[in-house]
Amino acid sequence: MFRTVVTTPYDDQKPGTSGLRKKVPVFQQENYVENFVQSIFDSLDGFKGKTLVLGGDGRFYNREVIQVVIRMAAANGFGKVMVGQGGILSTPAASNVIRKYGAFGGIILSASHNPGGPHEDFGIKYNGENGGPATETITDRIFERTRTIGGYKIADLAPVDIDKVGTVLMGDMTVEVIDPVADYAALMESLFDFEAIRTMFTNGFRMRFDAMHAVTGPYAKEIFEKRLGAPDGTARNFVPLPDFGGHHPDPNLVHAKHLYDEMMGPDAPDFGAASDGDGDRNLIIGKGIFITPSDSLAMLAANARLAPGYRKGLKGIARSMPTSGAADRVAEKLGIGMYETPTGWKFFGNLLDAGKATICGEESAGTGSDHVREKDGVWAVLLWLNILAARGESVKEIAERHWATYGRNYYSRHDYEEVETDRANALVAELRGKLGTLPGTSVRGLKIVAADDFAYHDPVDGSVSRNQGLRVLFDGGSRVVFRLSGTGTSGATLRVYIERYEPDKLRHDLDTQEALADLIAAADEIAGIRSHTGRNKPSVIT
Ligand code: G16
Repeated sequence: MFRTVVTTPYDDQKPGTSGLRKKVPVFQQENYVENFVQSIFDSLDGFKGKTLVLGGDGRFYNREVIQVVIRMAAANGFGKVMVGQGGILSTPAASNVIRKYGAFGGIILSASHNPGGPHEDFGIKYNGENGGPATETITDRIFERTRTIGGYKIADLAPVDIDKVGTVLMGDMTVEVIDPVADYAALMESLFDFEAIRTMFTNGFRMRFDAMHAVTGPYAKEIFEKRLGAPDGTARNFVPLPDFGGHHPDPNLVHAKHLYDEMMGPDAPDFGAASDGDGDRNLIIGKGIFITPSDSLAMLAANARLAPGYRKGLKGIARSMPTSGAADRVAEKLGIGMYETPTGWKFFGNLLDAGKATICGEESAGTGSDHVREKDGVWAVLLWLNILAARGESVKEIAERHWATYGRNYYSRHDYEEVETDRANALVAELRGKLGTLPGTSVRGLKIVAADDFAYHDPVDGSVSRNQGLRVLFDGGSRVVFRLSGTGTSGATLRVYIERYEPDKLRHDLDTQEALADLIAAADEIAGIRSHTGRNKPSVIT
Protein backbone atom coordinates (compact mmCIF):
# COMPACT_ATOMS: atom_id res chain seq x y z
CA MET A 1 0.00 0.00 0.00
CA PHE A 2 2.93 2.38 0.73
CA ARG A 3 5.64 2.88 -1.83
CA THR A 4 8.73 4.98 -2.25
CA VAL A 5 8.93 6.83 -5.53
CA VAL A 6 12.34 7.71 -6.92
CA THR A 7 12.68 11.41 -7.67
CA THR A 8 15.28 14.01 -8.58
CA PRO A 9 15.71 17.38 -6.85
CA TYR A 10 14.49 20.74 -8.10
CA ASP A 11 16.86 23.61 -7.39
CA ASP A 12 14.25 26.33 -6.84
CA GLN A 13 12.44 25.20 -3.72
CA LYS A 14 13.78 27.80 -1.31
CA PRO A 15 11.01 29.00 1.02
CA GLY A 16 10.58 32.80 0.96
CA THR A 17 9.11 35.20 3.52
CA SER A 18 6.22 32.79 3.99
CA GLY A 19 6.75 29.30 2.58
CA LEU A 20 7.23 28.23 -1.02
CA ARG A 21 5.28 30.34 -3.53
CA LYS A 22 5.37 29.70 -7.27
CA LYS A 23 3.12 29.74 -10.31
CA VAL A 24 0.71 26.79 -10.54
CA PRO A 25 2.45 25.27 -13.62
CA VAL A 26 5.67 25.12 -11.60
CA PHE A 27 3.90 23.16 -8.85
CA GLN A 28 2.33 20.92 -11.52
CA GLN A 29 5.71 19.62 -12.67
CA GLU A 30 6.27 15.95 -12.01
CA ASN A 31 6.96 15.30 -8.31
CA TYR A 32 7.35 19.01 -7.54
CA VAL A 33 4.77 19.03 -4.74
CA GLU A 34 5.83 15.60 -3.52
CA ASN A 35 9.51 16.61 -3.33
CA PHE A 36 8.72 19.65 -1.23
CA VAL A 37 6.29 17.88 1.09
CA GLN A 38 8.74 15.00 1.64
CA SER A 39 11.49 17.55 2.32
CA ILE A 40 9.28 19.08 5.00
CA PHE A 41 8.68 15.69 6.61
CA ASP A 42 12.39 14.77 6.34
CA SER A 43 13.27 17.97 8.18
CA LEU A 44 11.09 17.10 11.19
CA ASP A 45 11.66 14.62 14.00
CA GLY A 46 9.23 12.63 16.07
CA PHE A 47 5.92 12.91 14.26
CA LYS A 48 5.15 9.17 14.07
CA GLY A 49 1.59 8.60 15.23
CA LYS A 50 1.01 12.34 15.74
CA THR A 51 -1.48 14.74 14.15
CA LEU A 52 -0.97 16.94 11.11
CA VAL A 53 -3.39 19.80 10.44
CA LEU A 54 -4.10 20.49 6.79
CA GLY A 55 -6.01 23.18 4.93
CA GLY A 56 -5.74 25.99 2.46
CA ASP A 57 -7.34 29.08 1.07
CA GLY A 58 -9.34 27.21 -1.59
CA ARG A 59 -7.34 28.49 -4.52
CA PHE A 60 -6.82 26.57 -7.76
CA TYR A 61 -4.88 23.29 -7.14
CA ASN A 62 -5.80 23.29 -3.42
CA ARG A 63 -7.95 20.17 -3.59
CA GLU A 64 -5.41 18.14 -5.59
CA VAL A 65 -2.53 18.96 -3.25
CA ILE A 66 -4.68 18.22 -0.17
CA GLN A 67 -5.09 14.63 -1.43
CA VAL A 68 -1.36 14.27 -2.12
CA VAL A 69 -0.43 15.51 1.36
CA ILE A 70 -2.93 13.12 2.99
CA ARG A 71 -1.47 10.13 1.12
CA MET A 72 2.08 11.18 1.92
CA ALA A 73 1.26 11.81 5.59
CA ALA A 74 -0.13 8.24 5.79
CA ALA A 75 2.98 6.76 4.17
CA ASN A 76 5.31 8.79 6.38
CA GLY A 77 3.67 7.57 9.59
CA PHE A 78 1.43 10.36 10.87
CA GLY A 79 -1.35 9.00 13.07
CA LYS A 80 -3.97 11.49 12.01
CA VAL A 81 -4.66 14.31 9.59
CA MET A 82 -7.21 16.98 10.53
CA VAL A 83 -8.36 18.65 7.35
CA GLY A 84 -10.76 21.55 6.89
CA GLN A 85 -13.98 20.69 5.07
CA GLY A 86 -13.57 21.31 1.35
CA GLY A 87 -9.83 21.70 1.99
CA ILE A 88 -10.55 25.11 3.55
CA LEU A 89 -8.85 26.55 6.62
CA SER A 90 -7.84 30.17 6.94
CA THR A 91 -4.23 30.61 8.04
CA PRO A 92 -5.17 31.86 11.54
CA ALA A 93 -7.84 29.14 11.88
CA ALA A 94 -5.22 26.51 11.00
CA SER A 95 -2.90 27.98 13.62
CA ASN A 96 -5.70 27.74 16.18
CA VAL A 97 -6.53 24.12 15.31
CA ILE A 98 -2.86 23.13 15.67
CA ARG A 99 -2.72 24.70 19.13
CA LYS A 100 -6.15 23.64 20.37
CA TYR A 101 -5.72 19.97 19.53
CA GLY A 102 -2.02 19.72 20.34
CA ALA A 103 -1.11 18.73 16.78
CA PHE A 104 2.48 18.12 15.77
CA GLY A 105 2.20 20.80 13.08
CA GLY A 106 0.34 21.78 9.99
CA ILE A 107 0.62 22.31 6.28
CA ILE A 108 -1.15 25.37 4.86
CA LEU A 109 -1.73 25.69 1.13
CA SER A 110 -1.84 29.32 0.14
CA ALA A 111 -0.13 32.08 -1.79
CA SER A 112 -1.87 34.61 0.41
CA HIS A 113 -2.87 37.79 -1.42
CA ASN A 114 -1.43 36.66 -4.76
CA PRO A 115 -3.93 35.85 -7.53
CA GLY A 116 -5.15 32.27 -8.10
CA GLY A 117 -5.99 30.18 -11.16
CA PRO A 118 -4.31 27.74 -13.57
CA HIS A 119 -1.59 30.25 -14.46
CA GLU A 120 -1.46 32.16 -11.21
CA ASP A 121 0.08 31.46 -7.82
CA PHE A 122 0.11 28.58 -5.37
CA GLY A 123 2.01 28.01 -2.15
CA ILE A 124 2.87 25.52 0.57
CA LYS A 125 4.09 26.33 4.05
CA TYR A 126 4.74 24.43 7.23
CA ASN A 127 3.69 25.55 10.72
CA GLY A 128 5.06 24.01 13.89
CA GLU A 129 3.41 22.84 17.08
CA ASN A 130 3.07 26.37 18.44
CA GLY A 131 0.83 27.05 15.43
CA GLY A 132 3.29 29.49 13.88
CA PRO A 133 5.26 29.50 10.64
CA ALA A 134 8.38 27.34 10.75
CA THR A 135 11.43 29.24 11.95
CA GLU A 136 14.31 30.00 9.62
CA THR A 137 16.26 27.08 11.08
CA ILE A 138 13.55 24.70 9.86
CA THR A 139 12.98 26.41 6.49
CA ASP A 140 16.75 26.33 5.84
CA ARG A 141 16.73 22.61 6.66
CA ILE A 142 13.79 22.04 4.30
CA PHE A 143 15.61 23.86 1.50
CA GLU A 144 18.78 21.82 2.05
CA ARG A 145 16.74 18.65 1.85
CA THR A 146 15.05 19.69 -1.43
CA ARG A 147 18.51 19.86 -3.00
CA THR A 148 19.40 16.26 -2.31
CA ILE A 149 16.09 14.43 -2.16
CA GLY A 150 16.06 11.09 -3.97
CA GLY A 151 12.65 9.64 -3.11
CA TYR A 152 9.31 10.26 -1.43
CA LYS A 153 6.84 8.04 0.37
CA ILE A 154 3.21 7.87 -0.69
CA ALA A 155 0.24 5.62 0.00
CA ASP A 156 -1.76 4.09 -2.86
CA LEU A 157 -5.16 4.93 -1.48
CA ALA A 158 -8.35 6.32 -2.95
CA PRO A 159 -9.01 10.06 -2.45
CA VAL A 160 -10.72 11.02 0.82
CA ASP A 161 -14.10 12.74 0.60
CA ILE A 162 -13.06 16.07 2.11
CA ASP A 163 -16.50 17.62 1.68
CA LYS A 164 -18.16 15.59 4.42
CA VAL A 165 -17.41 16.38 8.05
CA GLY A 166 -16.47 13.16 9.85
CA THR A 167 -13.72 10.61 10.36
CA VAL A 168 -12.41 8.00 7.94
CA LEU A 169 -9.60 5.49 8.20
CA MET A 170 -6.80 5.55 5.67
CA GLY A 171 -4.62 2.53 6.29
CA ASP A 172 -3.37 3.05 9.84
CA MET A 173 -4.04 6.76 9.74
CA THR A 174 -7.23 8.59 10.66
CA VAL A 175 -8.46 11.47 8.55
CA GLU A 176 -10.82 13.82 10.35
CA VAL A 177 -12.65 16.34 8.20
CA ILE A 178 -13.53 19.29 10.44
CA ASP A 179 -15.79 22.33 10.22
CA PRO A 180 -13.24 25.06 9.35
CA VAL A 181 -15.12 27.83 11.17
CA ALA A 182 -16.41 26.39 14.48
CA ASP A 183 -13.21 26.34 16.58
CA TYR A 184 -12.14 29.72 15.29
CA ALA A 185 -15.50 31.37 15.98
CA ALA A 186 -15.44 29.98 19.53
CA LEU A 187 -11.97 31.46 20.07
CA MET A 188 -13.17 34.88 18.87
CA GLU A 189 -16.15 34.73 21.25
CA SER A 190 -13.75 34.11 24.11
CA LEU A 191 -11.71 37.24 23.31
CA PHE A 192 -14.28 39.90 22.44
CA ASP A 193 -17.41 41.43 23.90
CA PHE A 194 -19.88 39.98 21.40
CA GLU A 195 -22.79 41.36 23.43
CA ALA A 196 -21.60 44.96 23.07
CA ILE A 197 -20.86 44.55 19.37
CA ARG A 198 -24.28 42.97 18.81
CA THR A 199 -25.95 45.93 20.54
CA MET A 200 -24.00 48.31 18.30
CA PHE A 201 -25.34 46.53 15.21
CA THR A 202 -28.86 46.52 16.65
CA ASN A 203 -28.59 50.28 17.06
CA GLY A 204 -27.93 50.70 13.36
CA PHE A 205 -24.12 50.53 13.04
CA ARG A 206 -23.30 49.79 9.41
CA MET A 207 -20.36 47.73 8.26
CA ARG A 208 -19.07 46.39 4.98
CA PHE A 209 -16.73 43.39 4.95
CA ASP A 210 -15.22 42.30 1.65
CA ALA A 211 -14.04 38.69 1.70
CA MET A 212 -12.67 39.12 -1.83
CA HIS A 213 -13.98 35.67 -2.85
CA ALA A 214 -11.30 34.22 -0.62
CA VAL A 215 -11.20 32.13 2.53
CA THR A 216 -12.79 34.50 5.06
CA GLY A 217 -16.24 34.40 3.44
CA PRO A 218 -17.58 31.53 5.58
CA TYR A 219 -15.95 33.01 8.71
CA ALA A 220 -17.49 36.43 8.06
CA LYS A 221 -20.96 35.02 7.43
CA GLU A 222 -20.89 33.00 10.63
CA ILE A 223 -19.29 35.57 12.91
CA PHE A 224 -20.45 39.00 11.69
CA GLU A 225 -23.90 38.13 10.40
CA LYS A 226 -24.97 35.07 12.38
CA ARG A 227 -23.36 35.53 15.79
CA LEU A 228 -23.13 39.35 15.88
CA GLY A 229 -26.39 40.07 14.12
CA ALA A 230 -25.01 42.32 11.37
CA PRO A 231 -27.54 42.49 8.54
CA ASP A 232 -27.44 40.06 5.68
CA GLY A 233 -25.23 41.56 2.99
CA THR A 234 -22.66 42.95 5.45
CA ALA A 235 -20.23 40.34 4.09
CA ARG A 236 -19.60 40.76 0.39
CA ASN A 237 -17.94 38.40 -2.10
CA PHE A 238 -18.19 35.71 0.55
CA VAL A 239 -18.07 32.58 -1.62
CA PRO A 240 -14.46 31.34 -1.87
CA LEU A 241 -13.56 30.81 -5.54
CA PRO A 242 -10.48 29.02 -6.96
CA ASP A 243 -9.54 32.14 -8.93
CA PHE A 244 -10.94 34.70 -6.45
CA GLY A 245 -13.30 35.84 -9.18
CA GLY A 246 -10.34 36.84 -11.34
CA HIS A 247 -9.11 39.45 -8.84
CA HIS A 248 -6.11 39.78 -6.54
CA PRO A 249 -7.35 38.91 -3.06
CA ASP A 250 -5.13 41.67 -1.70
CA PRO A 251 -6.87 44.00 0.75
CA ASN A 252 -5.12 47.22 -0.18
CA LEU A 253 -6.16 50.51 -1.74
CA VAL A 254 -5.51 49.19 -5.23
CA HIS A 255 -7.30 45.84 -5.16
CA ALA A 256 -10.05 46.86 -2.73
CA LYS A 257 -10.56 50.24 -4.35
CA HIS A 258 -14.34 49.76 -4.64
CA LEU A 259 -14.49 49.44 -0.83
CA TYR A 260 -12.31 52.52 -0.40
CA ASP A 261 -14.49 54.51 -2.79
CA GLU A 262 -17.63 53.44 -0.95
CA MET A 263 -16.12 54.41 2.39
CA MET A 264 -15.20 57.85 1.08
CA GLY A 265 -18.66 58.35 -0.49
CA PRO A 266 -21.57 60.39 0.84
CA ASP A 267 -23.55 57.41 2.18
CA ALA A 268 -20.56 55.52 3.56
CA PRO A 269 -21.12 52.85 6.20
CA ASP A 270 -19.50 53.37 9.61
CA PHE A 271 -16.81 50.78 9.10
CA GLY A 272 -15.26 49.01 6.13
CA ALA A 273 -12.86 46.07 6.19
CA ALA A 274 -11.45 43.37 3.95
CA SER A 275 -9.22 40.34 4.25
CA ASP A 276 -6.93 38.50 1.86
CA GLY A 277 -6.67 35.09 0.19
CA ASP A 278 -5.87 33.10 3.33
CA GLY A 279 -7.48 35.40 5.89
CA ASP A 280 -4.44 36.68 7.74
CA ARG A 281 -4.31 40.24 6.39
CA ASN A 282 -6.74 43.06 7.05
CA LEU A 283 -7.74 46.41 5.61
CA ILE A 284 -9.43 48.93 7.90
CA ILE A 285 -11.29 51.97 6.59
CA GLY A 286 -13.56 54.23 8.63
CA LYS A 287 -16.15 56.57 7.20
CA GLY A 288 -13.96 59.03 5.27
CA ILE A 289 -10.65 57.77 6.67
CA PHE A 290 -8.18 55.03 5.73
CA ILE A 291 -6.19 53.64 8.63
CA THR A 292 -2.68 52.52 7.64
CA PRO A 293 -1.71 49.07 8.97
CA SER A 294 1.04 50.70 11.04
CA ASP A 295 -1.45 53.13 12.62
CA SER A 296 -3.95 50.32 13.10
CA LEU A 297 -1.38 48.37 15.13
CA ALA A 298 -0.73 51.41 17.33
CA MET A 299 -4.44 52.20 17.80
CA LEU A 300 -5.36 48.59 18.56
CA ALA A 301 -2.53 48.33 21.07
CA ALA A 302 -3.52 51.59 22.76
CA ASN A 303 -7.14 50.43 23.14
CA ALA A 304 -6.77 46.66 23.53
CA ARG A 305 -7.79 46.71 27.19
CA LEU A 306 -11.34 47.51 26.12
CA ALA A 307 -11.68 43.91 24.90
CA PRO A 308 -12.22 41.19 27.53
CA GLY A 309 -9.38 39.01 26.20
CA TYR A 310 -6.84 41.81 26.78
CA ARG A 311 -8.27 43.39 29.92
CA LYS A 312 -5.16 42.49 31.91
CA GLY A 313 -3.05 44.62 29.56
CA LEU A 314 -0.34 43.87 27.06
CA LYS A 315 3.02 42.31 27.85
CA GLY A 316 4.69 43.99 24.91
CA ILE A 317 4.29 45.02 21.28
CA ALA A 318 6.28 43.76 18.31
CA ARG A 319 6.45 45.13 14.79
CA SER A 320 8.49 44.39 11.71
CA MET A 321 11.32 46.82 11.03
CA PRO A 322 9.71 48.52 7.99
CA THR A 323 6.47 49.10 9.96
CA SER A 324 6.18 52.69 11.19
CA GLY A 325 7.22 53.64 14.70
CA ALA A 326 3.66 54.63 15.71
CA ALA A 327 3.31 51.60 17.99
CA ASP A 328 6.62 52.40 19.70
CA ARG A 329 5.07 55.52 21.22
CA VAL A 330 2.17 53.47 22.58
CA ALA A 331 4.56 50.94 24.10
CA GLU A 332 6.53 53.76 25.68
CA LYS A 333 3.42 55.28 27.24
CA LEU A 334 2.20 51.92 28.49
CA GLY A 335 5.67 51.17 29.87
CA ILE A 336 5.89 47.83 28.07
CA GLY A 337 8.48 46.18 25.81
CA MET A 338 8.77 47.05 22.12
CA TYR A 339 10.42 44.64 19.68
CA GLU A 340 11.56 45.31 16.13
CA THR A 341 11.85 42.18 13.98
CA PRO A 342 12.59 41.45 10.32
CA THR A 343 9.69 41.16 7.87
CA GLY A 344 7.94 37.80 8.23
CA TRP A 345 5.44 36.66 10.83
CA LYS A 346 7.73 33.75 11.71
CA PHE A 347 9.94 36.19 13.66
CA PHE A 348 7.14 36.99 16.12
CA GLY A 349 6.68 33.36 17.21
CA ASN A 350 9.49 33.29 19.77
CA LEU A 351 8.42 36.61 21.32
CA LEU A 352 4.82 35.42 21.65
CA ASP A 353 5.83 32.01 23.01
CA ALA A 354 8.15 33.63 25.55
CA GLY A 355 5.39 36.01 26.73
CA LYS A 356 7.39 39.07 25.70
CA ALA A 357 4.79 40.40 23.24
CA THR A 358 1.00 40.22 23.19
CA ILE A 359 0.23 42.17 20.00
CA CYS A 360 2.22 42.19 16.78
CA GLY A 361 1.83 43.92 13.47
CA GLU A 362 3.29 44.68 10.12
CA GLU A 363 2.97 47.40 7.53
CA SER A 364 1.90 44.72 5.04
CA ALA A 365 -1.62 44.68 6.47
CA GLY A 366 -1.01 42.12 9.18
CA THR A 367 -1.99 42.39 12.82
CA GLY A 368 -2.42 39.66 15.40
CA SER A 369 -1.91 38.63 18.99
CA ASP A 370 -0.89 35.72 21.14
CA HIS A 371 -4.29 34.01 20.61
CA VAL A 372 -2.69 32.21 17.64
CA ARG A 373 0.74 32.34 16.02
CA GLU A 374 -0.27 33.94 12.73
CA LYS A 375 -1.58 37.34 11.82
CA ASP A 376 -5.33 37.35 11.78
CA GLY A 377 -7.61 39.47 9.58
CA VAL A 378 -10.98 38.71 11.17
CA TRP A 379 -9.46 39.13 14.65
CA ALA A 380 -8.25 42.63 13.76
CA VAL A 381 -11.72 43.55 12.49
CA LEU A 382 -13.31 42.22 15.68
CA LEU A 383 -10.90 44.12 17.92
CA TRP A 384 -11.73 47.31 16.03
CA LEU A 385 -15.46 46.56 16.41
CA ASN A 386 -15.01 45.91 20.12
CA ILE A 387 -13.16 49.21 20.54
CA LEU A 388 -15.78 51.12 18.52
CA ALA A 389 -18.55 49.58 20.63
CA ALA A 390 -16.78 50.39 23.89
CA ARG A 391 -15.78 53.96 23.00
CA GLY A 392 -18.93 54.91 21.13
CA GLU A 393 -16.84 57.09 18.81
CA SER A 394 -16.23 56.90 15.07
CA VAL A 395 -13.03 55.52 13.53
CA LYS A 396 -12.11 59.07 12.53
CA GLU A 397 -12.52 60.41 16.06
CA ILE A 398 -10.45 57.58 17.47
CA ALA A 399 -7.68 58.16 14.91
CA GLU A 400 -7.56 61.91 15.39
CA ARG A 401 -7.46 61.62 19.17
CA HIS A 402 -4.71 59.04 18.86
CA TRP A 403 -2.59 61.35 16.71
CA ALA A 404 -3.24 64.26 19.05
CA THR A 405 -1.93 62.18 21.93
CA TYR A 406 1.02 60.45 20.28
CA GLY A 407 1.79 62.46 17.14
CA ARG A 408 1.26 61.15 13.63
CA ASN A 409 3.61 58.92 11.65
CA TYR A 410 2.97 59.70 8.00
CA TYR A 411 3.75 56.52 6.18
CA SER A 412 3.64 55.04 2.70
CA ARG A 413 5.08 52.07 0.82
CA HIS A 414 6.05 52.31 -2.84
CA ASP A 415 6.36 49.00 -4.68
CA TYR A 416 8.16 48.48 -7.98
CA GLU A 417 6.87 45.12 -9.14
CA GLU A 418 8.30 42.64 -11.63
CA VAL A 419 11.62 44.42 -11.92
CA GLU A 420 14.30 42.32 -13.63
CA THR A 421 16.01 40.42 -10.83
CA ASP A 422 19.53 41.44 -11.88
CA ARG A 423 18.62 45.11 -11.93
CA ALA A 424 16.96 44.95 -8.52
CA ASN A 425 19.95 43.11 -7.07
CA ALA A 426 22.30 45.70 -8.56
CA LEU A 427 20.36 48.52 -6.86
CA VAL A 428 20.56 46.78 -3.50
CA ALA A 429 24.25 45.93 -3.91
CA GLU A 430 25.17 49.48 -4.86
CA LEU A 431 23.21 50.99 -1.99
CA ARG A 432 24.60 48.49 0.49
CA GLY A 433 28.09 49.38 -0.70
CA LYS A 434 27.66 53.05 0.05
CA LEU A 435 25.73 52.90 3.33
CA GLY A 436 28.86 53.73 5.31
CA THR A 437 29.42 56.96 3.39
CA LEU A 438 25.90 58.35 3.86
CA PRO A 439 25.80 59.53 7.50
CA GLY A 440 26.63 63.23 7.75
CA THR A 441 25.62 63.96 4.14
CA SER A 442 22.43 65.74 3.10
CA VAL A 443 20.02 64.89 0.32
CA ARG A 444 17.33 67.35 -0.76
CA GLY A 445 18.02 69.33 2.38
CA LEU A 446 17.50 66.29 4.60
CA LYS A 447 20.41 65.35 6.85
CA ILE A 448 21.23 61.64 7.07
CA VAL A 449 22.17 60.65 10.62
CA ALA A 450 22.55 56.89 10.20
CA ALA A 451 22.36 54.16 7.57
CA ASP A 452 22.60 50.42 8.01
CA ASP A 453 21.59 46.96 6.86
CA PHE A 454 19.13 45.70 9.47
CA ALA A 455 20.21 42.62 11.40
CA TYR A 456 17.99 40.97 14.01
CA HIS A 457 19.26 39.30 17.14
CA ASP A 458 16.43 37.14 18.44
CA PRO A 459 16.29 37.83 22.20
CA VAL A 460 14.79 34.40 22.86
CA ASP A 461 16.89 31.87 20.95
CA GLY A 462 19.91 34.07 20.18
CA SER A 463 19.73 33.46 16.42
CA VAL A 464 20.88 36.24 14.10
CA SER A 465 19.18 37.16 10.80
CA ARG A 466 21.17 39.55 8.62
CA ASN A 467 20.48 41.59 5.47
CA GLN A 468 16.87 42.31 6.41
CA GLY A 469 16.53 45.73 4.78
CA LEU A 470 18.58 48.86 4.13
CA ARG A 471 17.69 51.77 6.40
CA VAL A 472 18.49 55.42 5.91
CA LEU A 473 17.60 57.54 8.93
CA PHE A 474 17.27 61.32 8.81
CA ASP A 475 17.56 64.02 11.40
CA GLY A 476 14.21 64.34 13.24
CA GLY A 477 13.26 60.67 12.99
CA SER A 478 12.19 60.40 9.34
CA ARG A 479 13.46 57.41 7.40
CA VAL A 480 13.40 55.47 4.15
CA VAL A 481 13.86 51.71 4.02
CA PHE A 482 14.63 49.59 0.98
CA ARG A 483 14.19 45.84 0.65
CA LEU A 484 13.29 43.20 -1.88
CA SER A 485 10.06 41.31 -1.30
CA GLY A 486 10.31 37.65 -0.37
CA THR A 487 6.83 36.72 -1.55
CA GLY A 488 6.71 37.63 -5.25
CA THR A 489 6.62 34.94 -7.92
CA SER A 490 7.89 36.80 -10.99
CA GLY A 491 10.99 38.97 -11.18
CA ALA A 492 11.79 41.07 -8.13
CA THR A 493 9.65 43.52 -6.20
CA LEU A 494 11.47 46.49 -4.73
CA ARG A 495 9.73 47.90 -1.69
CA VAL A 496 10.51 51.43 -0.54
CA TYR A 497 9.05 52.37 2.85
CA ILE A 498 8.84 56.07 3.67
CA GLU A 499 8.06 57.56 7.07
CA ARG A 500 7.93 60.96 8.73
CA TYR A 501 6.97 61.66 12.35
CA GLU A 502 4.84 64.76 12.84
CA PRO A 503 4.22 65.82 16.44
CA ASP A 504 2.38 69.05 15.51
CA LYS A 505 -1.39 68.62 15.87
CA LEU A 506 -2.01 71.37 13.33
CA ARG A 507 -0.21 69.32 10.69
CA HIS A 508 -2.12 66.06 11.11
CA ASP A 509 -4.50 66.47 8.18
CA LEU A 510 -2.02 66.61 5.31
CA ASP A 511 -2.19 64.38 2.27
CA THR A 512 0.24 61.52 2.97
CA GLN A 513 2.11 61.62 -0.36
CA GLU A 514 2.53 65.38 -0.02
CA ALA A 515 3.70 65.09 3.57
CA LEU A 516 6.36 62.65 2.35
CA ALA A 517 7.26 64.29 -0.98
CA ASP A 518 10.79 65.38 -0.06
CA LEU A 519 11.60 61.97 1.43
CA ILE A 520 10.26 60.21 -1.68
CA ALA A 521 12.51 62.33 -3.87
CA ALA A 522 15.45 61.72 -1.53
CA ALA A 523 14.86 57.95 -1.67
CA ASP A 524 15.12 58.02 -5.45
CA GLU A 525 18.29 60.06 -5.33
CA ILE A 526 19.95 57.88 -2.70
CA ALA A 527 19.18 54.54 -4.34
CA GLY A 528 18.97 55.55 -8.02
CA ILE A 529 15.57 53.89 -8.29
CA ARG A 530 14.71 55.30 -11.70
CA SER A 531 18.03 54.51 -13.30
CA HIS A 532 18.25 50.99 -11.87
CA THR A 533 14.66 49.91 -12.46
CA GLY A 534 13.96 51.92 -15.60
CA ARG A 535 10.66 52.98 -14.01
CA ASN A 536 9.61 56.52 -13.35
CA LYS A 537 6.89 55.63 -10.87
CA PRO A 538 5.98 52.79 -8.52
CA SER A 539 3.53 50.06 -9.62
CA VAL A 540 1.63 50.23 -6.33
CA ILE A 541 1.46 52.91 -3.66
CA THR A 542 -0.08 51.99 -0.33
C1 G16 B 1 3.89 37.47 4.28
C2 G16 B 1 4.54 37.44 5.62
C3 G16 B 1 4.54 38.81 6.23
C4 G16 B 1 5.18 39.81 5.31
C5 G16 B 1 4.50 39.76 3.96
C6 G16 B 1 5.20 40.61 2.92
O1 G16 B 1 2.54 37.77 4.41
O2 G16 B 1 3.90 36.55 6.50
O3 G16 B 1 5.21 38.74 7.43
O4 G16 B 1 5.12 41.08 5.84
O5 G16 B 1 4.50 38.45 3.47
O6 G16 B 1 6.47 40.11 2.73
P1 G16 B 1 7.40 40.66 1.58
O7 G16 B 1 7.57 42.13 1.86
O8 G16 B 1 8.67 39.87 1.71
O9 G16 B 1 6.69 40.44 0.27
P2 G16 B 1 1.44 36.97 3.61
O10 G16 B 1 0.15 37.61 3.98
O11 G16 B 1 1.81 37.15 2.15
O12 G16 B 1 1.57 35.55 4.04
